[in-house]
Amino acid sequence: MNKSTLTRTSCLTLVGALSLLTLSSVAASGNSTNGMLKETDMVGVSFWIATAMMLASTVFFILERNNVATKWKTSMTVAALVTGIAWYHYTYMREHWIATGESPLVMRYIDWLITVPLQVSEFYLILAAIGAASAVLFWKLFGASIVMLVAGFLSEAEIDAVDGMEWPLFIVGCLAWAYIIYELWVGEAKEKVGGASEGTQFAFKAMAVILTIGWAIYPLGWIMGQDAGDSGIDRLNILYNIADVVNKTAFGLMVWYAATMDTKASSSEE
Ligand SMILES: *C/C=C(C)/C=C/C=C(C)/C=C/C1=C(C)CCCC1(C)C
Repeated sequence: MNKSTLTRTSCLTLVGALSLLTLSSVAASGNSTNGMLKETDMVGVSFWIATAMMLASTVFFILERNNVATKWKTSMTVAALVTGIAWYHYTYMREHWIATGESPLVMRYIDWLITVPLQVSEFYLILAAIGAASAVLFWKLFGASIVMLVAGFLSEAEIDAVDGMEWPLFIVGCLAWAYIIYELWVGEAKEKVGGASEGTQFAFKAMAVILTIGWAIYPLGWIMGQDAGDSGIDRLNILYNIADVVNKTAFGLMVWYAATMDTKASSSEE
């Protein structure tokens, strides 16, 4: 077996294993009579669509990893990890929703706590590929994203100690996010990518746009969720689900597109 056959075989095995895992969780939900998706449950539908999109994206990024230049492979791996981890949590989140009709709050924040830092590390990897990586920038973005998520979690979890603090905590979260936007558009990172290849510049720009516009869907979902009662919960979950698909799948696709662009450009130079 040569190297590429081997990679292909291991990819297929991995994809097969992932599919089997999905099958078993589908079977589990079918076991309970009241655990089925109702045709009027649009929030439930959005949970199912997001789950499928995460799995499909993961498979796609793993397979496409073989078609890009070496320096882009780690970025593709991280993109696949982000959607793969989200897929894993979504299989539980949709069950939680269908069984209880409540927001899968803890599961969602666990997912974000892992996937958001992974996405932030993509910036580091892209800059590392052009030899301009800055650990300081990584820690700034990492720190700010943790502050954003912890403040967001406390604002949504109904904990006595922070009762009545929902809006102040939300504003703290927004400030941390604003700081991330500032670092990406005005800070040192921007100058560093200036001289990089077209692919790298595209990736950086696209990722910065996603963290600015794509991420805005989350605070919007939070605000719409303030409406007490079922419709608030519905809107919050639909918007968070759409946001996750945009910010994880589209984010990965941008990395893939840039990697493909860069790989073509460098192979035509040779
Ligand atoms: C894959 C998951 C991602 C990219 C999650 C991103 C989450 C956010 C950008 C959340 C933002 C929030 C604020 C800006 C204010 C406080 C409330 C949050 C946590 C929803």
